[in-house]
Amino acid sequence: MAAEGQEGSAEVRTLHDDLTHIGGFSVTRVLNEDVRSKSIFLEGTFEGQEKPAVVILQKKPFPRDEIASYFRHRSDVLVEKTFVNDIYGQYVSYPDDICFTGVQTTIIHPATEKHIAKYEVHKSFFVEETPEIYRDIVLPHLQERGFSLQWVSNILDHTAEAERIVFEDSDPEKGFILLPDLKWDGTTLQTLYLLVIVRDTGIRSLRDLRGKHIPLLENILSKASETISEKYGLPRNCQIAYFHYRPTFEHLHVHIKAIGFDAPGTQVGRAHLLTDVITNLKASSDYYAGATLGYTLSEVDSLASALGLH
Ligand code: M7G
Repeated sequence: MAAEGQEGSAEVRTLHDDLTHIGGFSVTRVLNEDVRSKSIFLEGTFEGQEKPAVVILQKKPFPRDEIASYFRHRSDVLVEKTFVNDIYGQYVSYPDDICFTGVQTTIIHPATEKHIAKYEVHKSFFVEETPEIYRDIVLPHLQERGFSLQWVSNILDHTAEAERIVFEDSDPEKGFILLPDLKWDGTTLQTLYLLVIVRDTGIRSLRDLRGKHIPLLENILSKASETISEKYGLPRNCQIAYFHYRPTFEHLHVHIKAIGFDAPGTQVGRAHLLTDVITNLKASSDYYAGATLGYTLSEVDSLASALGLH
């Protein structure tokens, strides 16, 4: 059977059959870039081709086994000094050994609109949510357009994922359920990622937390971490527990992950440490009622329109 998009491929030569250099690629648009992974995602066209292509360039990681040779031929690696401050010096070097200069290049051609949309970054806005903005715009919007919480109710009343529950405290105020997050395979310790769902259905998010919830939060901190430590052998000081603000789902939950795991949603402005939240509430019972909370919103989020961000 012919592969998708390759019908009659015996006859039809594709761009990939003849490509020996990428000099004939004209960039129409930068779809996205990721400085951390040193990648850039481009839309454009190849010379002689009508249909667009997506090209992804990514600097290759340093080859660990070859790294000693980077320093072996002193004259090969030119070094330019950027600055020196006390014992700290920054330089840029330009190795000419292909071992250290490769750029991994992914070409999708012909690229459909879906491919292009998949790699396209959506513009984001930084929101400083005051208590007034929350009360007048965010809360009414979420009450009308928030995500369904059916899956949360199913977990709380044991109609779904009951066999996955790792720990349960059924106290109506301090109680919670601890279970693996949807995103975790349940076994790989390096990517350990669990979810605590509180039993109290009246707390939407971090914004609703008050001093009276400290016993609930301390209960989670001690019992959930202890259970994780016993069941998975991951000590408490190798776990991190935090809230998202804003969360996607408006029923209070805590994320707990292995410290080294770069889980989605741990970026600055989204993750709020459980221990910091307890400290803030101890200092002021109404800390989160009066705080201005900052977060980013994608332009495709309907809340962005409600807040007039465009
Ligand atoms: P969030 O901060 O509200 O949203 O976290 P986020 O997805 O933008 O981080 C909700 C968390 O619940 C996420 O980590 C999800 O992976 C997890 N989750 C979502 N659903 C629908 C389920 C589910 O059905 N079961 C379990 N176990 N976890 C879920």
